[in-house]
Amino acid sequence: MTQDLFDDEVQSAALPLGPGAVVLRRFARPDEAALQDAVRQVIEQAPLRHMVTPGGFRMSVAMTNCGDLGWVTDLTGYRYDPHDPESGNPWPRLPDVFRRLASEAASQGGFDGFVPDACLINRYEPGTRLSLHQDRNERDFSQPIVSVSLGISAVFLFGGPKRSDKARRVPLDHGDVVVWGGPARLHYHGVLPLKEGTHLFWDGCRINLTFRKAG
Ligand SMILES: O=C(O)CCC(=O)C(=O)O
Repeated sequence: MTQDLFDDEVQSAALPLGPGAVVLRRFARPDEAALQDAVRQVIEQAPLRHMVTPGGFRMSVAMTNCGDLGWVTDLTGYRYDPHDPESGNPWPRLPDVFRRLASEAASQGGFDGFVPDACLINRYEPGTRLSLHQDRNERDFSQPIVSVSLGISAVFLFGGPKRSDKARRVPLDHGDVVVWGGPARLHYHGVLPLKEGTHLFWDGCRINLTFRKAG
């Protein structure tokens, strides 16, 4: 066996983060080209934008959505909306490759039957970060979250049910997928400021796809 093959085997393994949470190393790699096409098509219809928090702060991460519902924030609060507030149009439909990947990853993580209706697309540029938060705008916390990393690497923070719980630092590379649900569904998580990097598919940025069953 060559060292490359050995590395592939090691890195495609699942890394448990605790009960209900796992990193599936390289899980999305076989779909990387289809994912890139699909992300580009969504962004053409619903461009990335910097949303504003209820406190009036502009988010450093640029975001858009696809699916029946899209996560938005503005001065009135956080919510899911069936329409893109910038255009008034419904969000672009969830590409088939997104739906399939999210369902397969959820099953691999121990959550069979996951059918997402929302995908938040986050674009990180060097220096941007996402502070520790819980995902709690969804109706049904029995459904997991599936989070796909593409492009340059990042450090994901995965904490516990309280903001003050110590967060584990988890390096995430292109194609890694994190699944969390069940006892971990409301765990705090975030992303450290992105370091400079290059990537064949995504140049100097990181794209994250977060799939949820929101409605
Ligand atoms: O970019 C990531 O890895 C995490 C994204 C996230 O936490 C979110 O969209 O709520």
